[in-house]
Amino acid sequence: MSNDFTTAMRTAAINHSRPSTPGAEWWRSAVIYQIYPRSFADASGDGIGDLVGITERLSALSDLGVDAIWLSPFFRSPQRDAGYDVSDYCDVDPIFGSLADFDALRDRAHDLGLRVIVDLVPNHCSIDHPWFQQALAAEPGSLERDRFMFRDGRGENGELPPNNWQSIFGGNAWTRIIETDGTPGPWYLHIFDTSQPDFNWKNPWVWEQFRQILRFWLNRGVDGFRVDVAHGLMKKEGLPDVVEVADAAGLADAISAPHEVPYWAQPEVHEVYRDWHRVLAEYEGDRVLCAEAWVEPLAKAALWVRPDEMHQAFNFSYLGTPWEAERLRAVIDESIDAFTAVGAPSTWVLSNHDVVRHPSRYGLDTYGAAPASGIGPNTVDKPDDVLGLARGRAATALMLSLPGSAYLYQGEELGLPEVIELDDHVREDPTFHRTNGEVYGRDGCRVPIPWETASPAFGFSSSGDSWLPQPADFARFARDVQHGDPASTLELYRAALRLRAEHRLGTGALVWLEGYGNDVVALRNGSVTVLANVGSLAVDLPAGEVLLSSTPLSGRMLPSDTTVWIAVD
Ligand code: TEU
Repeated sequence: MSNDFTTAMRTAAINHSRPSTPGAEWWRSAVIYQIYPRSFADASGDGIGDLVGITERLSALSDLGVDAIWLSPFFRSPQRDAGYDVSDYCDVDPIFGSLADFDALRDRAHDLGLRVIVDLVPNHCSIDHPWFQQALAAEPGSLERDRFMFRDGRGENGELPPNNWQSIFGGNAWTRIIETDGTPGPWYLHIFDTSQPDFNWKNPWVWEQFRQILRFWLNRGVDGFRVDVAHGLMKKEGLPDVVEVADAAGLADAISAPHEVPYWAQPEVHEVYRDWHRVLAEYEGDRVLCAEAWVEPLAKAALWVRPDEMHQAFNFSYLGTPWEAERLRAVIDESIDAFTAVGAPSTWVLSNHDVVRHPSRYGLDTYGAAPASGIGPNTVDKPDDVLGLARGRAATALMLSLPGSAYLYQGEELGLPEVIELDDHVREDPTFHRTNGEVYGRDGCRVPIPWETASPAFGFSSSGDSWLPQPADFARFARDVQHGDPASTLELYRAALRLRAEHRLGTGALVWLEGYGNDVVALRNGSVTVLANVGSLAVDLPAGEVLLSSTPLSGRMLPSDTTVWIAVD
């Protein structure tokens, strides 16, 4: 089937919003590409990416072969957490453009056959949001204050925070306010930065606001939402102390901590998603909710995608799995079992805007360092870039062969590594500042991506500006030098996505294969045999046409750190 024809079919499907067919929804097998708007393409020349820039570059993504885009927040925001601190959920921040620019982006995406998912941030807003400003101006005990988590402090004069909760970004999770008459008042909860006050989801008013926000974007034609911190909205009654506080770098610790964390995964949160499920069901077409719920084990994360809740949940267990055959087989089995048990597809993900880019993670000696804590100039364990890229490409080729839906993060199709050499003064992640530089945080995976090797800012911005400086060696990762080079990472991704669609791997079923040794992850998905050699020794390749190989092959051997796809006779 020609590309043009496929595109035309997809566009027709989107424009006519066919009614959903249970079990055949597009998102069950989709490859969804995350755009981080600040760092994708800057049309205005101010050094920060924008919506017009995205629209101008969108054809590169349909050319890549993805099914949908997810846009990280572009809403009004003072940008203290790169847009995850929203001050108006129903408007575009001027640094990114306007609502008209969003409409143009959506139309262009749909014309190209790409669905559009936007980011929804319901756990907290910005302190600049009028709702929080109204709460500050209102009396203690007022309706306005009840929209957030205000509590009196402990100690004789309320000078101690209400409990021992720590911010995920480091430091205390509470900030004390000064009342309008100048006296110290209660404290408000912020699981993230001081600038991100948590909503009180026990208040029905908050539920109604978010229904309206969902409808605003659904009416504007979005195909779904990625839901930020989907495990955090409800807090345990009484806000009890955390028994053992995760350290400041403890994103991974907090997920896997054996104790119960009173601000994550409270059972009441599921009622919120049942409510949203009903809102989405008011609309034609297959609209999707994807949970960013850092919850383990996977059987627990699957609770977010029961049939009357969300549709997808990020598979962070997969993202956190080291390059070890036994662990990979185990997490793949666990994922398929957990999600199948609730009738949902598994998802797969290796990179996003919160974690060290996966080629760099796989190049570390001590893989397993919290992937969100970042790598910087003083990090002792620095990645081996060559080894990391080989493993990164092999890991992607394995991931894209699996049934279910896969998420890609912008720049991974170029094989971009984490940027390590960033000066302290250019770093913007609140994690870095709240831990006094102890945790580097996430700036290294957010550097604007290279498009053209010989253009200013490698084509990111016509003015040559870039909000985080791009390293000189981004020149060799630029899209234009990779395009058409069969050995490039870009062409590997394009080929994998084309073959994945042709062989319908996303809707397939996995069968494990024996006989390739312990270090080879060996599976069959429909008409394709997939072998990922995770060990250090080359192994014999079986007969059959090699459809894809993550490194060039010589003879009938499968080198280490390589994944191949072979046609089943
Ligand atoms: O991330 C949530 C987040 O930071 C998780 O990694 C969290 O630390 C985990 O639940 C710990 O168990 C989202 C966004 O992706 C991120 O960019 C934002 O900074 C954050 O929310 C706050 O909105």
